[in-house]
Amino acid sequence: MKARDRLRIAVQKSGRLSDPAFDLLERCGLSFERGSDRLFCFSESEPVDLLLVRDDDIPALLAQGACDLGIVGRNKLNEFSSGMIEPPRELRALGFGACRLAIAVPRELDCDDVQALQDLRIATSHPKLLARWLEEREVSATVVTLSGSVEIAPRLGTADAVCDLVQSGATLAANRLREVETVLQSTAVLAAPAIVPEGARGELLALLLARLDSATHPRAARLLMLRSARDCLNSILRLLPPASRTSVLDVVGQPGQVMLQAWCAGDLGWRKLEEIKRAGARELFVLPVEKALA
Ligand code: PRT
Ligand code: ZN
Repeated sequence: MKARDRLRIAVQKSGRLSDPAFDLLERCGLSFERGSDRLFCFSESEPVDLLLVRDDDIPALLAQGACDLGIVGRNKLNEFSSGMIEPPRELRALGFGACRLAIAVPRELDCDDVQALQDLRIATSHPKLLARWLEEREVSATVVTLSGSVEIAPRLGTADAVCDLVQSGATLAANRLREVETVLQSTAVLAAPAIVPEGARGELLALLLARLDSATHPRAARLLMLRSARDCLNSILRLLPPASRTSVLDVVGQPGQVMLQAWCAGDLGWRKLEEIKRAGARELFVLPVEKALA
């Protein structure tokens, strides 16, 4: 296989998104050896390579087509993409790295609505997102671009307010800042170039997305197994979550009994299981689906 037939995925080298990104790829059946000073990791099981970079570089690598996929915060992706004609696409939200890009002001500052931000200097490392948000609300404030340590800008006197990532709110509290507006709800996302690859790489990409979907919804699909009298079967089937994929098997030597196996994507909580049991089911098992080729 030629080198560029291999799929290339950009992942944060070290930081908040690195471990969850590696875990996710592992759950998709890709294993990599992680070296501390390496830029590339090669998968031996599949024709997939990882590029380990700073999160800030991932959107540009996608836009240039140097990588086929990237795992990055929506905040970084949207900041990069703002104003682009063909920006990289967000394919999936990944369920980790949740945070919000929020505007915060010093606690003592009187600021109860958006218009109160008028004429303030707001420090941020997401200047394009902030500028667009202010413009949409017709607020004219000065955007002060900083690459880090945004939260100390008001104390240093270089800004009146901040627009920074917030998770627990502890950093804002420690800096005596009060959150007043949310600019963006962010999460780690899987992103890809605007142009979809063709051929082997395109096929691999589709395969990986399918695996990712089953890996990121482990609870959505479970296997229900039970035994019941054949006469109870219809009542039990009516209780299964809609669109369950069901097989009914004969029990050898017991013509009045059946085994039921159902792939269910809905509620299988204790209450539901009690109902199914009352309808005549015995030996009920709910098993997680680790991998599925439907
Ligand atoms: O070295 P490299 O450039 O790759 O890493 P980085 O330092 O730029 O990024 P990193 O690892 O800090 O964050 C990567 C991504 O994680 C971000 O782009 C977000 O998408 C996501 N994320 C999730 C966060 C947070 N939560 C978060 N809390 N990124 C940063 N923070 C910081 C925030 O900037 C503030 O300083 O944590 C502080 C706030 O946290 P709380 O809990 O005190 O509110
Ligand atoms: Zn960064």
